[in-house]
This record gives sequence, C-alpha cells and structure tokens, in this order.
Amino acid sequence: MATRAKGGRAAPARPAGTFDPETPGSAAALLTREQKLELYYWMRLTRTLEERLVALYRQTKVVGGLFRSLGQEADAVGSCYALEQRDVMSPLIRNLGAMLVKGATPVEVLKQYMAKGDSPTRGRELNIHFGDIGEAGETRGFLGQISPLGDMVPVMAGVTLSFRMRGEDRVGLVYVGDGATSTGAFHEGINFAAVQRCPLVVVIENNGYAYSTPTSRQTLAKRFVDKAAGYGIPGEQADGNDVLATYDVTKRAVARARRGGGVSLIELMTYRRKGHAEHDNQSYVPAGEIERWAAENDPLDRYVRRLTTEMAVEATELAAIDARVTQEVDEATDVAEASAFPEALDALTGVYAEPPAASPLWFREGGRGGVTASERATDGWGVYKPDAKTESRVSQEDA
Ligand SMILES: Cc1ncc(C[n+]2csc(CCOP(=O)(O)OP(=O)(O)O)c2C)c(N)n1
Ligand SMILES: [Mg+2]
Repeated sequence: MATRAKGGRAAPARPAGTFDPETPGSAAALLTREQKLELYYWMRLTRTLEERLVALYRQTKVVGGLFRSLGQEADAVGSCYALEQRDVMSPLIRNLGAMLVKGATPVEVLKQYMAKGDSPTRGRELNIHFGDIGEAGETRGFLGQISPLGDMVPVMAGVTLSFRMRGEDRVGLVYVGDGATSTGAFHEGINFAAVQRCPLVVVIENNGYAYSTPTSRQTLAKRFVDKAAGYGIPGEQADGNDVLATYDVTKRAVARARRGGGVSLIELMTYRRKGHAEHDNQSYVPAGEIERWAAENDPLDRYVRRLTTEMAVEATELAAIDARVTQEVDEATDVAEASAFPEALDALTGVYAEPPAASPLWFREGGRGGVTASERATDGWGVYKPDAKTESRVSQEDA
C-alpha cells in the first residue's frame, strides 16, 4: 500500500521518523528500545505461561481444553500493542498474548483454566473466555469471546458503531481465524462495519489450519486479504511471525480508523504449530511441516536474533527478562493453585436476573417455572451462605 502521487508515480520518500498510515514501516520505526524490549517481554510471557498451562494440564489441574498459540505469539502481541487502553479488542482462543498486552493477568488466566471459584467467570467458563469492557479509561478493554466462529465481527461492528455515534475517540480490533472467514457472520459483520465507516480493524490470523482443514480447502482466494476489495476497504498482508511487522501494519490501520478512515482488513501469515487443542495429535499435518516452521520461523527466535544483532541488545538483558517472566508465572501459579474451587451451590450465581426480567410463561403461572426449579431454597438465588443448612433446600412454600 505504498503512497502514490497523482499520475501513478511514487510519492517522495518521507523523512525518517514521520508516521504515516499508508507508509509501511513508519510505525515500527518510531518504537523506542524500551518498547521493543516490552514486545519481547509480552511474547516470552505468552509462551512461558502457556508452557506452564501444559504442565498443569498434564497434572489434570487444567479442567477442559487447552489451546496453544505456539508460533503465533508475534501476531497476537504485536497487533494488540498497537491499541490504546481506551480501545476495545476482541480476542480468540489463540490470542492469549493480545489479552496479556491489554491487561489480563497470568493469575486470572491460570485461575480461569483451573476453573477456580474466584476466577473472572468463577469456574463457569474455562480458558480465556472472559472480558473487561466499559467506559473508556475505566476498564482494560477486551471482550469476553464467544465460540461461534466469525460472530465477534458483527459484535465489534456494533461496538465500534457506538464509538462513532457517540463521537468517542476509540477504535476496535477483532481477531478471526482463516476458518472463521467462511462464515456468514464474518461477511455480514465486515460489510456492515465498512458501509457504516466503523473505526474497526479486522485481523485475519492465517495459521494454515482450522481444526484439521488446511487453508487450501477453506478458500480458493490466493490471499484472504484480497477479500478487502469486495468490501471496498484497504487490506494489507504482513508476516505474522515478525512482531515488528504485525505491530506496524496494525498501528497504521488503527491510526486510519481513528482518523475516520473506517475499516481495514489485515492478514497475518503465521502457523499453528500445535493442534487445535492439546488433545489433537495433528495426524493430518504433512510430515516435516511443523518441524520446518519451528526451526526456520519461530517468532521468538527470530526476534531474539534481530534484537541482538540489529538492535545491539545484550543476551544478558534478554535472560533477565526471561527470569522475570518465570518468576511472575511461578508466583501466579502458586496463587491460582491455592485458590478454592467454586461452591456447587454457587453455580447459578449471577447467571439469571433476580428478580426475573420476564414474567413466567402462562403454563408456569402459579407453579414453579423451569428457572425457579433450580434455584436455591434459602434467600433466593445468587446468595450462597456457607452456614446455611443444605438439607433445608426445599422451602416451606415448595414443600
Ligand atoms: C460457526 C462455527 N462452526 C464451527 C465451530 C467449531 N470450531 C471451533 S474452532 C474451529 C476452527 C477454527 O479455525 P480458525 O478460524 O482458522 O481459527 P484457529 O483455531 O486456527 O485459530 C472450529 C471449526 C465453531 N466454534 N463455530
Ligand atoms: Mg486457523
């Protein structure tokens, strides 16, 4: 997307250090040394935290599935690093790195995966399905994801439309996988957002697979980013395993959105080195493919090489960051392990409105509705009293 002057000739080169949404490299060029090391920290934290989760999974302390982003850390971290706190990000299961950058903590993530009673969803929903959204500046700005693929695109179209209508200086970013692009929701959401000029960045993480379906069986398009033309929006493809490239392309799309330029589509080229989840043995992957990506295109290895050669960062400096990350993950694990599981009687706490928002259906009037049948007999539901006598669960009224 090089800047073109009238007549099709390339525009004169801008002075180094001038940011321009249409000039590739102009955002990454402005990163300070400190910020570059911060990007390394977030990628290392993502990987170390996931490795810890694998250990806990093998010990059966992680309840439910475990979804890795091994080899995709640069795409999640670099792209999310382009957002401000007031902006809103919609992650997927493989966006642990983006969640951490946006403020989710290792303790929260570990408690979620271990279904602890004081985890963000109190043990009701596992892995990284939790959110923190609200007024600008008051929350960390990430949505609780839902599983149906592509559905977060129309949701984020709505979120960012509200920013535009209220005149708020906020941008949204939604991640979708290569598989999610085949859904109606993706198409409807991105088209609506484009027409409404919503300040939205749509990031397609092309990691080669959707479950066992390779990209070649997902679309006949040569590049997902070519679909941008169909929506009349700018699109740019970038190396998803180069953290500076993912930051750069996203930062420019975010700036475009903030300036009223509407929706941009970004395709980040990466590779899913682990199975869909920890249980998946990847038997459908051609021999040698995973090993080749690991050896030749690991985002952390690549970034370490760049930091130590081009940016004169000492190996000892990186080792110190690694040690800090290990210590943080160790401490977070201790806290999460010490935390209690939810009380069984709290299963309904905060799930339904109290009092109910709608009156019972006619055939339930005067009797116990399907909802109230499962409520606690003590002081209505949502109120767990550890000292309450559980044997008196059937109240006088019901008896
Ligand atoms: C509409 C819909 N269809 C199927 C599924 C089941 N499903 C969950 S994840 C997944 C694969 C997702 O692949 P992709 O979008 O490429 O993301 P990745 O897992 O590679 O990050 C599928 C088919 C779903 N959640 N929603
Ligand atoms: Mg995929």
